[in-house]
Amino acid sequence: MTEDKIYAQPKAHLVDFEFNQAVVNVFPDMIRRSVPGYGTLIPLIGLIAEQYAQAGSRLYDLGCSLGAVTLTMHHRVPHHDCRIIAVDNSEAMVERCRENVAEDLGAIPIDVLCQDIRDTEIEDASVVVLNFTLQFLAVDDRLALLRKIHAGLRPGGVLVLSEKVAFDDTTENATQDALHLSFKRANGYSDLEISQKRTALENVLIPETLPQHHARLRAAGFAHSQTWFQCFNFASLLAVKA
Ligand code: GEK
Repeated sequence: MTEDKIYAQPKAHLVDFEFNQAVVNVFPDMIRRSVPGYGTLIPLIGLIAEQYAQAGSRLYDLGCSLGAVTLTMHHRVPHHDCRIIAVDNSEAMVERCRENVAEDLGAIPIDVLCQDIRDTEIEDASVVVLNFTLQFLAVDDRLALLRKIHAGLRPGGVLVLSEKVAFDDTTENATQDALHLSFKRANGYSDLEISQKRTALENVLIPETLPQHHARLRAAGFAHSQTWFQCFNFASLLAVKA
């Protein structure tokens, strides 16, 4: 695994974070060292997909990056007549994801699309996963995407939504933020790397609170949603279409 050194040296001009080739090259290392719980979450999403996948349906991995969720679903889904659709709007990510998918042995067909997920048609779906992707969309675009997902799910289908979250309670927010900081330090990131990355993500990754996410899921048509996973300020929600 190539080590993430993108922010190791001082940068004269910090530009907004982009999912470019340099990020693709270090992405597995970057996400494992930056997102607490990521390594646990991926196989658990495989179990959720196994439980909720319906025969003959589609499974979507929206903001697939290098295909971690796609591959875990590929291994877990018990119906061979399903289809997995992995979507990302970074060409560099999609190119590497296609290589990863081509090397993977599994029975279910996988389409990897280079597309903005706001333009993706969601049809006949039983599982839709947004694993740390919604946070990169403008806040005003989030409800329309969730409504489209709800409309494209079969009854009994599931949406898994994982996000970096903020907290209304200032003490809780500060505690979780400090714990995330120590997680990154413990994983070898220097204070310079942490602060430069934070600045680069400031206008790009907009976290919201868990109550905001649950309220939006309700507004999108999901009568019930629950938080099934949380590790510091990273959480995953599950919403089933009635
Ligand atoms: C994983 N799910 O490994 N349309 C399509 N893709 C987008 C959009 C958009 N509008 N905005 C951002 N992306 C993955 C991790 S990473 C999370 C997801 C992170 C893509 C973007 O190109 C990137 O690949 C991904 O969403 C977010 O489980 O890096 O923190």
